[in-house]
Amino acid sequence: MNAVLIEVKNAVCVVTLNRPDRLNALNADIHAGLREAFDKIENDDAIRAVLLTGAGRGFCAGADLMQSLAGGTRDLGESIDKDYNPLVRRMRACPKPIICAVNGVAAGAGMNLALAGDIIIAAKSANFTQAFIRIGLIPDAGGTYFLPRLIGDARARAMAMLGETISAEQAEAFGLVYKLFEDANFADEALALATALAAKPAKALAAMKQAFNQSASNTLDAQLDVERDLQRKMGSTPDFAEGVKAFIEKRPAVFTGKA
Ligand code: T3D
Repeated sequence: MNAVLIEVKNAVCVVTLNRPDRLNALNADIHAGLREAFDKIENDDAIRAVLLTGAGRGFCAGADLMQSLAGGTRDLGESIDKDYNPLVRRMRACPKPIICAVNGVAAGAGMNLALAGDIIIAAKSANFTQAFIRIGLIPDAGGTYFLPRLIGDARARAMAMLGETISAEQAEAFGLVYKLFEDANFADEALALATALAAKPAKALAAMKQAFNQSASNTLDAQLDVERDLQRKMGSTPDFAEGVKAFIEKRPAVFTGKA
């Protein structure tokens, strides 16, 4: 059984973490599967959006405590350097938008994997926990970076230090999740959202990601320059010409994503 399923539907690459009996805990097979998925996503022009989700009742329970973390103390920096940090960097640098569809529990690095995407949606029964403190660790996979920026420093510290579980409703109220959907419709709604995203101007989405990534550490002055430079590039794309033409002609635009 593949630990990660990769399927392209409607220009969306659906990446499914597939170890449902372990709540999709991250082991070497999942990391290898994710590397393969991102190789495809980065190199296949037919893919215009990514939907990352989990099989079964979990999204992802973080590092596999039975395999990867069993056996006592060791140099955790090694696996973070080899697997987690490259994955988070890749998700952020990916020019295609990533929707993380949290279908169930998202714990530890599993939660932080979701934060590394661009848009987080969740099923109403999903929940989120920074489980690290329960086993004597700190949030990794970008947790100490993304979490305070998304929900504020006070809430981020409390979630990390207490290790409590928050519901999908609470995550939405905190601003962590963009939208919640009923469990029964979740997979369909997630694919519909990703399909809509895949039909949008690809160059603008890629530039937008770049701008948001840079904004986290830029001054307003520097960010205004980033926006000017990227918008200058957008102004010469066929999708910009099509968008304006379609508006004037009062018809839906058809974006090709071409340069
Ligand atoms: O080098 C490095 O790798 C460092 C990186 C570290 C990153 C991290 O993510 S550290 C944090 C690791 N994750 C955790 O500590 C979470 C552990 N899991 C839990 O606390 C709970 O399972 C959950 C809160 C996620 C869900 O609870 P619940 O009650 O819904 O389910 P459950 O019954 O605990 O789990 C169901 C099964 O999945 C169960 O197996 P069983 O008893 O049916 O055979 C459980 O053992 C298994 N499972 C859940 N989480 C993990 C796991 N198996 C391996 N690793 C897991 N993380």
